[in-house]
Amino acid sequence: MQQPFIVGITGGSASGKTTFLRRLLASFPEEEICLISQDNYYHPRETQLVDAQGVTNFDLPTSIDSASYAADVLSISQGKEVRRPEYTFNNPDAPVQELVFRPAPIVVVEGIFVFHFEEVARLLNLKVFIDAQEHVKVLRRIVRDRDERGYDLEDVLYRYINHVAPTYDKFIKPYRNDADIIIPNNSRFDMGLEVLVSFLKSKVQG
Ligand code: UZR
Ligand code: MG
Repeated sequence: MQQPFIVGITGGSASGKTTFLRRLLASFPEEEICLISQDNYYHPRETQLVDAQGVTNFDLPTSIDSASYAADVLSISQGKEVRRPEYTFNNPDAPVQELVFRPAPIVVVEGIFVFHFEEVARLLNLKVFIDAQEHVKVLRRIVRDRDERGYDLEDVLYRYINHVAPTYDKFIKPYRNDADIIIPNNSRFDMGLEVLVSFLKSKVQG
């Protein structure tokens, strides 16, 4: 197999990374692309840092097992299959599935810290930053956290102000300068997606 092409995709929380990725993955046959998301590398909930108000902070680089993440990205870039239990977010009772990441010509590495984790960042061939205005991300986050992660409004706003926003300023936004391409996603990303897809197709075929 040819050396896989590794695409890193980052952006602030609720910038639309997951939605963008779903569309990106759907643009390729299953065997041509594989996704390895930082979401599955959270340390166990009970070991996460708790802030002065007693609220767990999941938004620090130390919240993630970056060593395992980097090791798995490396394995997959070397053509090895990777297995990993799925992270079930705020639903500890959900049955844990084992995820299988199969090597493919295109490997997508996604998460809020993929540019910050030096040992992950250095494996990336292309760096994509998904960018959304602050108010857009706040609104998306309110809806997402209610529908998918079971937080009430007060909790969402507290975490946004105290955990999410400071992390964006410190560990995400500075790396916008390292991106090869920045795709704005305030209301749509269709053209940005199309440009990326045709570039990646040229890499797979070429
Ligand atoms: P994205 N997160 C959870 O809500 N629960 C967890 O168990 C682990 C993480 C959130 C985390 C972060 N913050 O802002 C977000 N909180 O997932 C990152 N609270 O994911 O990039 O998809 O927004
Ligand atoms: Mg996401």
